[in-house]
Amino acid sequence: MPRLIIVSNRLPFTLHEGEAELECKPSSGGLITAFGAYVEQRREQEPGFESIWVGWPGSEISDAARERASELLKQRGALPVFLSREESDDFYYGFCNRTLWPLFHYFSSYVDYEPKYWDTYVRVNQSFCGVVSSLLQPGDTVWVQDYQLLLLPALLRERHPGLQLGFFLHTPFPSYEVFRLLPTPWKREILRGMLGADLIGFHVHEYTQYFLHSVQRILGLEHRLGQIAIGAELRRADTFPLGVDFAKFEQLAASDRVRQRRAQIAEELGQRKIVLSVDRLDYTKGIESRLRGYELFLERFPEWHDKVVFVPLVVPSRAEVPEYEQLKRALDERVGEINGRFGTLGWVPVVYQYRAVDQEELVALYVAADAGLITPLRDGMNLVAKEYLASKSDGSGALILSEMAGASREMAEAILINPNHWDEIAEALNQALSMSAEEQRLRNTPIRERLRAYDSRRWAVHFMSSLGKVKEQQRRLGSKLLNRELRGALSRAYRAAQRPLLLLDYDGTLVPIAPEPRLAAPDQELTELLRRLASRSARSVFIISGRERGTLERWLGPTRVGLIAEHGAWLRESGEDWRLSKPQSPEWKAQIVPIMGAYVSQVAGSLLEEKDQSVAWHYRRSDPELGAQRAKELADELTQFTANLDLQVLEGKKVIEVRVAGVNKGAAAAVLVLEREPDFVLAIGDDQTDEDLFRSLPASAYSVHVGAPFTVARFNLHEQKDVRPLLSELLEEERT
Ligand code: ADQ
Repeated sequence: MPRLIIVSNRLPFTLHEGEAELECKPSSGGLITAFGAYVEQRREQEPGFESIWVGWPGSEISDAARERASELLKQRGALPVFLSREESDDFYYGFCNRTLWPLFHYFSSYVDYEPKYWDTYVRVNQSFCGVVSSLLQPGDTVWVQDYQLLLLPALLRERHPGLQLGFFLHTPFPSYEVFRLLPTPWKREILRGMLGADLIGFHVHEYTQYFLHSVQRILGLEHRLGQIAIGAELRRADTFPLGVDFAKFEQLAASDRVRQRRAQIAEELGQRKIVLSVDRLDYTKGIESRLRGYELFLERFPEWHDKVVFVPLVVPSRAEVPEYEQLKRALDERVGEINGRFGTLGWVPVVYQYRAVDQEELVALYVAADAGLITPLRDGMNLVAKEYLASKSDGSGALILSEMAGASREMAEAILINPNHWDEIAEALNQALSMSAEEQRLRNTPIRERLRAYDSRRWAVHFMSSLGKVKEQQRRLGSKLLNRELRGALSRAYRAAQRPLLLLDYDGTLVPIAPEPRLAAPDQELTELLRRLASRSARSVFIISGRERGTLERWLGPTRVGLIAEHGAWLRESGEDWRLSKPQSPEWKAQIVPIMGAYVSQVAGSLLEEKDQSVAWHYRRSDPELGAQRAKELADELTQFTANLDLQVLEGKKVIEVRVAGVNKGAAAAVLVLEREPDFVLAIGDDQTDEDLFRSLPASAYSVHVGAPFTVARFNLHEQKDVRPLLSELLEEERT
């Protein structure tokens, strides 16, 4: 039976423990309605489909009442994670809302870096993991929501490696410059935590890019079009802009009760033009600067006096956090000032509402409002802007929207403003209130079509199908992973072979990548391993490396393996002299070295390596982005420069190399295969240059790529550490 487990900080129900009984009230919000619609649809389409919601019930429940609370929630398809008062204080009001929330919304001066909050955040994420784990069954899909549970995906992954697991962030993901403000262990844990999910979703393309960027800079993991390889495992980050339940808003807007209420509202507000804003009380929502803008509008355009009413509808939120209390007071004051300054006996310019309203009232207000004034300073998405236009079935209404809201990316036809610029708000209000019905329709129709097509159901379907695709891709790649069975077959084939051939890359394959090439000398274990492999037949083992021959000979000569240096330019059979694979004149180097040398001075930490038959520019120790950027430029420059020369430009792992054309690991291996006609070939490598090698081998060869799953090799190993055991197994099998 397919089951979806949705995990979010808050459950769609809030429990209150009274003296005598437990009270269970449904809570509302964009997310809850989004899932409601999706879950309902799946239930209709897939008999037996079940969804379970895991989360915190919103208040402290005593030990004595927990069993009853669980029972109550179970009947509603929910499973609680109980938190003590102290835990919810330090977790929710602490790390979530005093550290992550301000940081992710670029309010860095509000951020509290209290270590106690972090510790509790870790602990509470672990508690969530425990509860989710207790109910997991094979085949379940888990979808974790939002910034309160950034560590949960990795915790779940550790316990349930094969789990189908998605994560969605509802806030912005900030740029690297802001994210890096977190202490390093925290930010690493957070990124690792998120990467536990197969698919990591964001509202807006930039947030996805910012996340990938931080992953690259902080964890050193590269991505390819949003695909991230962690060892041989694959993850994906992508963009899924959350929509609203469009049909529901249209239906409600058309209902008799809403129509009646709308007429009543118009009456109550004296048939004046209505400007509406709807938010939770939050400093990110820009309510204060919106009031400033409105004040300026009244100042600049006195012709609107007595003809317009601004209704800011504000839901109380997070009152325990000091910044929110201050904001509450500031709003009260500002509203008082505007009304005192401009109001008359018959006209109140700002009708401030500090409360939550039900859906019908909300939609009636949307329908009644001539202009929606949605001006967050930062907002992951902002559903209010979408709800406002979804409720306007006749295409009327003028939407003024902050360019800082994720929603602005899909609503370019609205009047987009910068919320820090009160002048713009004032001008936009005049423009909105003067806008003809025709222009309103022209602007709103395309937005409404988009909202209808990508509603909240579609959002969830899109995310789920992408999650399925990531899983499918992982399965395909997973079948390439050299498991115990495949390794057994490989060893047996090696043992049975008459003329085996082993082609082993060195750096990143036999030894870990070192910060500097000279630091990667073989250790005794490796020397011994190679010696033993060569003892079967010295002619059957080759180290095939990009390194220059002197180093290889010094380091590996004594093991008696064959050596191929400089990506195939030089070859040395065990006990013989070096020979060149292709005759070449070294004059070209004099032209190339100055070009590459210029990049050494431009990019701190980069260095030039001159080998016999090639020149390489390494940037492993440089700033990763500057390095990658300059590498592209260098490759481009060199490609143009060498167009008429018999040279080739190669891009490896943090290295650009120039050498004579037609010389590569593949060509060198092909010659060996031709000469020896091996009946068993094993090639192992981790680098881009090893792809040439894999490509050149006969189809029956065991080509094994180490790490990232993007490769032409037939098989994969997770990481460098897995290589030596694989080679040792060849020897063990041989002895038995
Ligand atoms: P929020 O910050 O809560 O959500 P938003 O997207 O605007 O912001 O959603 C608020 C929801 O609450 C809307 O559905 C709205 O109708 C409702 N609401 C607001 N005020 C109300 C009132 N006075 N009475 C009744 N209902 C009210 C976070 C992120 C957003 C992101 C959402 C969803 O901060 O950027 O869009 O999650 O991912």
